[in-house]
Amino acid sequence: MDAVTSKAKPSKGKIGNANIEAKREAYYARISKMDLAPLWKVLKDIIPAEPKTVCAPAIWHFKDVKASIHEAGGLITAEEAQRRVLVIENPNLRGKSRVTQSLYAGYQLIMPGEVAPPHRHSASAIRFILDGGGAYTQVDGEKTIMNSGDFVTTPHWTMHDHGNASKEPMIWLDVLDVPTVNFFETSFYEHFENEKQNTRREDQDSLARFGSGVLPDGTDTSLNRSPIINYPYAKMKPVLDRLVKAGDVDPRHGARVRYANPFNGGWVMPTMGANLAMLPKGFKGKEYRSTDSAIFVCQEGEGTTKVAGQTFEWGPKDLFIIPSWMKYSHQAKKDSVLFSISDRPAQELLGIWREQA
Ligand code: 1HN
Repeated sequence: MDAVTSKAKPSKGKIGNANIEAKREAYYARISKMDLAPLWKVLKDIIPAEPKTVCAPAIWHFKDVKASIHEAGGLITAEEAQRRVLVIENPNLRGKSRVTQSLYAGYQLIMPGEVAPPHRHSASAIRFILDGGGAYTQVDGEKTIMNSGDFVTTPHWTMHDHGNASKEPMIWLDVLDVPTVNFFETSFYEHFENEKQNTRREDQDSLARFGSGVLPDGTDTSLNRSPIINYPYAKMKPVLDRLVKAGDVDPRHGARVRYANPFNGGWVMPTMGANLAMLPKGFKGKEYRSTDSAIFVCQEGEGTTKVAGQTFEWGPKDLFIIPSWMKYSHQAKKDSVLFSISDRPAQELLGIWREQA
């Protein structure tokens, strides 16, 4: 037993012992029975010198998937499905219900007259509205009507339901921190029998109260997420236009804003952070990379993004993934608006987020 460890004399940092490989293998087999394993066999894999993503860069063109999303409307009701969603699965992570290692994404369809009943869960959600308009989401009693390009938040453990009182089907992108919550094995879920919550506050109430530069007396500003549940595109786009007009265009990201928590200027949620950027026509972005794998959606315009030797051509509502630490650059053929979301806030809170300009 101790032939390997105690008697052998190290030479140049190595054990000079005949048949050492065979002895090691026998030793690994013995310790394996005690659920033990040698670190030295895996050290390089578990501590790579720089991020090695398992996630693939990938693009989904909206024109290719839209008909299949609508088809689900004839196969299952929102009521039966609870949420009628096609999960967007990273090609390298099939079957794992995720688009990056930490984030879930899906296309949700809600038909005219349908209701998706109230529930709440530990996972936080955001919606980015892709197609159609006029359906609502209700979050803890505040109802908000959603239109193309709106950014809607459903923070962890808030009760939420959706309904479509409009005359057209609506499709939006859901992004949730489900893989993160499940990584920690901390998921709770509650379903409510009532078809709808009681509405206590009307459209844009939280934006008016908390996003106007004033705060109502008695506001608890220690909340670790934004109190605003809808950041309407109609209010965000003019901010981007102002930045472009003033020349505040970052060479990598374009004229970009962060969806902010008005209490502290931070991200909207601790686990997910989102941006909206205008790339002026002719924009040729400098190469960039960061450790957060990101989901991008083109809200309007047309352009390309180069990543890992590939060129993604995107137009309105196309969605693409840039994995951790892969270099990428954006080019715009028209004035273009890109939405993006990633787990950057969680990485920042852990002190492990990095970027390379
Ligand atoms: C969820 O609650 C919604 O409320 C959508 O619309 C997608 C995916 C996984 C877990 C919960 C929604 C979801 C989800």
